[in-house]
Amino acid sequence: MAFKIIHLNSVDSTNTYIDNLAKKGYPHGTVVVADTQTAGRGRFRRQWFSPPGRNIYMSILVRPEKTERRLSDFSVLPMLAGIACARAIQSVTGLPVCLKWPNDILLEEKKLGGILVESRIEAPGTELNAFFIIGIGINVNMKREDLPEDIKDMATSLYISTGREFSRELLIEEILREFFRLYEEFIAMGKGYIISEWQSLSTTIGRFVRCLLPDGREVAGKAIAVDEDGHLLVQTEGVIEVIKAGDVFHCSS
Ligand code: BT5
Repeated sequence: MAFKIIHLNSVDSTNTYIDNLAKKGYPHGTVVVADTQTAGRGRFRRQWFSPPGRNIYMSILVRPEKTERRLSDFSVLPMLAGIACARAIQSVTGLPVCLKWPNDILLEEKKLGGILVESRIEAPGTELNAFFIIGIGINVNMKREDLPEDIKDMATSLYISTGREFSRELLIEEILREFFRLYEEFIAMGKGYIISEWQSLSTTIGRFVRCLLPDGREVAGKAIAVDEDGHLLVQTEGVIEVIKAGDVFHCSS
């Protein structure tokens, strides 16, 4: 799969930048990589700490063909991106990274990276016009002293964990290769493989978890699986709760 990378020194958010390119008609496979972000964001408009020269901040534009798959299948894109990142980081560094529901990349139980997928869907009549933005942030060569106080204990970088610096270019190349290979498999075979592969790379499944839902509700129980839409199934006393969004905290192994 051919992709085209646009490199920027500084940008507010690579997701916002590529959204504007997509609205101008840029094609599937457009990638934006920035050296720093002044308004990098996570889910629920949280801030993504994006210092210059050290980490990866990138966005990938995915524009499905009209007939390729049902739109609801694309709910696995955050998982697909997570698998691509985990595989790429493992192959470049040899480190045992894993995935946490819904969108975290973890190393030694700390947050090494995060994924923010945004969708733009217009469906006038039967004509489907949709695109997806896959935002990826990975902490590569950032030092512990670079981290702001509020995330010092929960975040890490490849450098913090190993004391070694890694090539961001190589990692980006490998992530993109894995991402588009998986994307083609997903288009050809559907989302089942993505879900089972995500579960095998995830440390969430089988753990006791505490979930904070966007409406403020809290659910605690054992994470038993993700369903075919990528939702987390949590066994609580008596019922299985279907968690569609929110934050998950791992309680024990
Ligand atoms: C995420 O959100 O984890 C998704 C992050 C996606 C960032 C990429 S960078 C390229 C693209 N362009 C963007 O503007 N965004 C994407 P969430 O699960 O909501 O986690 C956000 C929380 O992670 C924050 O509230 C902090 O607690 C923490 N955090 C912020 N910056 C961090 C960092 N650099 N490393 C680890 N944790 C961080």
